[in-house]
Amino acid sequence: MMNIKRAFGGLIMVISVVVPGPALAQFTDISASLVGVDNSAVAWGNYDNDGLLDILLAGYSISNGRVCRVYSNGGGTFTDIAAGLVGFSRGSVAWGDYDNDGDLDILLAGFSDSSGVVSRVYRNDGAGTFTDITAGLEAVENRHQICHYVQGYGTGSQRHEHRR
Ligand SMILES: [Ca+2]
Ligand SMILES: [Ca+2]
Repeated sequence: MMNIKRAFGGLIMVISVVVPGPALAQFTDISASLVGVDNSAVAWGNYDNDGLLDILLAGYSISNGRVCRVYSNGGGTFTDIAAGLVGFSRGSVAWGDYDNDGDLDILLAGFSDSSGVVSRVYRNDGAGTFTDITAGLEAVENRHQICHYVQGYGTGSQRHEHRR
């Protein structure tokens, strides 16, 4: 709201202008069928290049143990594609196209049931297939964000790791 007051020979004129503010954002739970996890890590990424953001989700599930799943976005419904990623918690996940082939790959790090502390890169081979490239990263775990990919510069390593 803006008020303008001016005096004209003793007459006071008041002009009020109401400027609409930004609309308040509202979010509605779409009841996506995602596994409930704690000590979790999540990231959006369009792994199949269909224009819709998919979900990479990891953490500890009471009924499933440690999991790491890719959920394909079917236009508002999310389906576990059974990507075969190592399940873990207390870590982080990130999408990034490390080999610059146009498909998002996966970087993950955390504590797994099967292998203890892990840090892995999975190459996206298309059709929902992800292959552990045995990148030889130092295994780390942390409850906070510990890794992310950066795209769009250089021709060498596009991977950055951050430890806290
Ligand atoms: Ca997608
Ligand atoms: Ca790639």
